[in-house]
Amino acid sequence: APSDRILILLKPDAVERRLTGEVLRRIEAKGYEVTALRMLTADPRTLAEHYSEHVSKPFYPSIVQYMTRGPVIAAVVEGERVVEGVRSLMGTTEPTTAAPGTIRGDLGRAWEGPAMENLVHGSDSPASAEREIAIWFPELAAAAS
Ligand code: YYY
Ligand code: MG
Repeated sequence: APSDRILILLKPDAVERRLTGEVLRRIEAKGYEVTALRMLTADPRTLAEHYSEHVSKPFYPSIVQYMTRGPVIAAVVEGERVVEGVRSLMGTTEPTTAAPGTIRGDLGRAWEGPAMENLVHGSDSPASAEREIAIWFPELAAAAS
């Protein structure tokens, strides 16, 4: 069977804090394969697509400001049950309460600015992963069936 895929984003705080290698290292050390990688500055239209479930929420403007303030690294990562595995490596959303041993729990900082900064995005289901891969890597979108 083709292996599962997830879309991850190393957010601007990860780039600024020189943690992109450490985050990818943890993902690779677990045994997953990085199969596509791209650094870019996100534009608001792309973010609105990516965060379509959050665009109408009160915190959405702070997400846009955070996510566009510097470059991000988008990656496709593959492996057996990689969505569950990477979500587990990432930890829960808010770094303050994310468990030790996780990326957000070990490396994330308490919430000081206008946005919650949590270093990394990972798709929350295989369906979300395919939707998000089509946004960030249109050339890798699964063929419509
Ligand atoms: O999937 P995950 O990143 O763990 O969290 P989501 O609930 O999908 O929220 C996406 C993104 O939005 C989160 O990484 C930070 C931000 N956010 C926020 O700023 N404030 C909240 N109360 C909830 C989420
Ligand atoms: Mg999410």
